[in-house]
Amino acid sequence: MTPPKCTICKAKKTYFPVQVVLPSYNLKLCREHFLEWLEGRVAHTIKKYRMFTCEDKILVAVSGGKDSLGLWFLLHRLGYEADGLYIDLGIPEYSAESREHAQTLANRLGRTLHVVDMREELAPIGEMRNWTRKPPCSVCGTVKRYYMNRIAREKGYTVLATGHNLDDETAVLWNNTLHWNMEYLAKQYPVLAAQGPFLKKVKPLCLVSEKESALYTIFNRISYVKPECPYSTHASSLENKRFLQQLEEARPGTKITFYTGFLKNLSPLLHEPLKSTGVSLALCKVCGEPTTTEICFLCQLKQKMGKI
Ligand code: Q46
Ligand code: ZN
Ligand code: ZN
Repeated sequence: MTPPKCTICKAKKTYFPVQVVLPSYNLKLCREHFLEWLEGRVAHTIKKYRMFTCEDKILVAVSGGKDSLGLWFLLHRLGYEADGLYIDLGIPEYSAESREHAQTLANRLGRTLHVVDMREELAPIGEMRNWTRKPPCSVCGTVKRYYMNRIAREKGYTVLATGHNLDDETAVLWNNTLHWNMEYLAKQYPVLAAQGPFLKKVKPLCLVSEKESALYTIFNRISYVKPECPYSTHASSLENKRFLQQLEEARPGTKITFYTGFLKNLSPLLHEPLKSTGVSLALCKVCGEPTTTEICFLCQLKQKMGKI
């Protein structure tokens, strides 16, 4: 049997073996054309949602995983000025390995990697449960948002980019729809505009599936942390992802249709009316960062731990 030909090479009468089959788009692509296709797709997403231009200074939040490292590499390939920020959560083995992968890519790209070490700032994420009743992932999310925004602003970056992919976005969308959480649905968008002390936040991989993102990273020989974060097993988003993946396998294209349909049809209707329902923000009396309380969560933790 003749092996399948790349949808693009075939048209050009050249031949490379097919390495990627994308049933959602009815495409079979060789390595070279997959990389070209994916980069073109992300470049289009960046322009379509007006995420940033070549004038911007971009800070990519890197976790050491395939998505964020792949994104950093891709933005560099597209000619954008992008540095990385790694927040070391102090998780035994996992954090050291993730940090090493982030540093390896920074060296390869010749770009700066900013590092915030939670063991120096506060405490390892696993120890914070002694000081707060919030679960580790909730503390982690708050800590990451705080430092991402603060470091980006202090270092003069204009945009914050994260590696959220299509699977992440559809899992959140599914969850928010199941619970009809209108406020969260109104905020779910590939771009969050800058607002006061908050920098603009963008998700350039929002139309790239987890599988596509992994292949991009592997094909570009970018090393990344393979094991999941030890706390991630408790995340309900994993259940949603598994469920959506089953639907995707039965009906290819389900995820992209669900997400782009939302962006096109529902998001514009929700965005304007609910835009103003956000809680009012003040600046933390201790550190000056935006907060909804008099003293921000991080400073409250620092006070409890006797760090300030
Ligand atoms: S890193 Fe942090 Fe995730 Fe680990 S502790 Fe939870 S939120 S699972 S993206
Ligand atoms: Zn090809
Ligand atoms: Zn504070």
